[in-house]
Amino acid sequence: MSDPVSKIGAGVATRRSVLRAGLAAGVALPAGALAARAEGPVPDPLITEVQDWARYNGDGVDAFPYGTPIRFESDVIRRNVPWLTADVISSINFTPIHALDGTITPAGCSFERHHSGAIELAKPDYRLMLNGLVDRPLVFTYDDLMRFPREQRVYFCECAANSGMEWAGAQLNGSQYTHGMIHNMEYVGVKLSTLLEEAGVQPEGEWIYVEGADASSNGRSIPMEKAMDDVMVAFKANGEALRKEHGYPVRLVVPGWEGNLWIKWLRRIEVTDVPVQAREETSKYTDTLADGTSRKWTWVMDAKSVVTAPSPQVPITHGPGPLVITGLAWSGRGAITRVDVSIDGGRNWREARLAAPGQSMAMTRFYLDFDWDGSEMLLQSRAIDETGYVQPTKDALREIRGTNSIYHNNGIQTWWIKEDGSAENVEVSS
Ligand SMILES: Nc1nc2c(c(=O)[nH]1)N[C@H]1C(S)=C(S)[C@@H](COP(=O)(O)O)O[C@H]1N2
Ligand SMILES: [Mo]
Repeated sequence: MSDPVSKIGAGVATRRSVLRAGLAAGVALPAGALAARAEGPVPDPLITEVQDWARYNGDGVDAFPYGTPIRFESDVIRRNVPWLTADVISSINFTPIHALDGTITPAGCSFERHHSGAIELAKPDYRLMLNGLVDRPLVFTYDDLMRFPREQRVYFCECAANSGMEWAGAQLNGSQYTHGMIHNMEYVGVKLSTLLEEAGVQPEGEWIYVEGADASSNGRSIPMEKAMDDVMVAFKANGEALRKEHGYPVRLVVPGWEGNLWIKWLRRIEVTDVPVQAREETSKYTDTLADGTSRKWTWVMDAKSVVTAPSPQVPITHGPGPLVITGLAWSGRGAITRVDVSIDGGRNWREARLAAPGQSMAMTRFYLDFDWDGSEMLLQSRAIDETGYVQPTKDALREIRGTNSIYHNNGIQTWWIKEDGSAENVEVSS
């Protein structure tokens, strides 16, 4: 293969030679320079010369019986923030939302949160017990679950601590870290109501207590009304078996509600009259308010959005001209109906384009096809859901919740996009 630089020649650096150098190095041109391309053929070896991938055969069909992403995508991975938690057994990592597009999160890079590590539980060893205030206590094997009518739904799962490090001020530089405790998958499973009806819930049964088979068990109480509504006992995600770290072989899916309730390696469901936490312990997942008091039972994830690109991990590399601004929006109260984008820190807003109509309690992708003039921007997005709820500013949230909270931070995120295209996590007052 020829050396692209030698083709340009060592002559005077004309406008065209600079452009050719840009092209040869794979650098995109500013919009105004596009016309220069028409002046004459540019000797780009990637077009003019036969490349190795066209000269030799590729891998045979048996090379990778289960495929993984090509090596050039090796930085699209979950990442941990080591100082956040004491060890990786009771820890969390973050989905690389900055590098994804569309809405479905690939399982292999979907964030994981566990309190006592990801366990290995085989299908033949799997049992789900349903007891408490029921007419017929039942134990299901995995095969038993396969015989109930199934449903298929896409839902986001967001840890209540997502963006929790940002309460006191802008802290982590990248949407992966500020907003990556979330994934959005297509689940297949059995409706929990189907199993509860099989067991026969007694009239006093107002709550369920759910726990996992891991050492932490992550026991949580959920009101019967939600349990009977849309909660799923899921065994497939994105078409395939759940990954070990997401609860193989069976997890609970609690649409729109905080990730903590989505019990993995689901082992037992007890129908109770009062929430079990009320008898045993106070819930860890409470929100501290500005006046020092706490709020509890805040399960629903309010509408939220973030610009995933450009963002600190995805700087603009192409200079002024056409720029695709994109991001994600979601709401635990229903479908996203609108997303607005601001480039001036929330003073003016323009409506973004939803890639597809919002689906209830699932992620929505938005785009703003923008002509960037190269000046700095304070880039924000604001989600609106079908209830009319508008994503609040961080200042508005702090007025009610103070700065000592960890959970449920759905405030508007700001990226400061600089003239050189780099981006930084900042806050603007509102
Ligand atoms: N059995 C069990 N279920 C669990 C947990 C756990 O530690 N053990 N962690 C919970 C928390 S806090 C969250 S945010 C979600 C995360 O789900 P994921 O690992 O699929 O991202 O699982 C929940 N379910
Ligand atoms: Mo969580």
